[in-house]
Amino acid sequence: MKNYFLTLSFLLSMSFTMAQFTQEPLPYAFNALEPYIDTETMQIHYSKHHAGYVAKLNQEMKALGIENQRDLQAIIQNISQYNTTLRNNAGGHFNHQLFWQLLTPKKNTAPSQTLLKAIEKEFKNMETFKTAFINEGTAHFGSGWVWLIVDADKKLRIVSTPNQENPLMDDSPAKGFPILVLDVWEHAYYLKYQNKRSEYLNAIWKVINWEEVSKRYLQAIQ
Ligand code: MN3
Repeated sequence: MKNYFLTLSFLLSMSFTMAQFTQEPLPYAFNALEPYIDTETMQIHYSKHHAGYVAKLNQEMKALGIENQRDLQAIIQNISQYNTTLRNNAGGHFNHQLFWQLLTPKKNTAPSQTLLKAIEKEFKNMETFKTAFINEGTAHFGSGWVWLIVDADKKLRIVSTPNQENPLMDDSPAKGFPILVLDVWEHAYYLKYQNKRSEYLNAIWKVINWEEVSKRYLQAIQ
């Protein structure tokens, strides 16, 4: 009987300490974005870098005794209440999860008419928008991310953020709802493109999932 209760309490404690955040499966194969993003980069990026953020996020949440919190976006939106370890790893998980969803091996996805009109209003045309976006990512100093966000006035803006910061964070200087993001950390491109970040950005541009970006734009302007 005593053993039964010991086992029961052990199982209960297991269920309360189980890692709460997990990586969603990559929505395509590691080699699906070739030749623009090489297989080895995808493997290391997803299975080592992104997985590392998830493991450290879970570890830090447990250390802080908040492992029962399951809403990652809510944590991000209140990030100023947490420490740097939690900020870096919550951001790392959130940003990568979004980044994978916004890429696709599908050919010729295009922005919806609604999004295209908004892009033309803010940046003249698709080509000048692309140049501005890639320039922002190329000029960003050090590690970080380049974003297309919808700001509080429902206007499109191109911004970049350092490290694992993002525009949903309550203390972000570049606040807004992200509809597109590209990773400009060296680990995202170094194996194939070495120091040529703009070459990488021009290549990854070809595998952006514009259907997904368009959906997020609709969500943002509602
Ligand atoms: Mn990365």
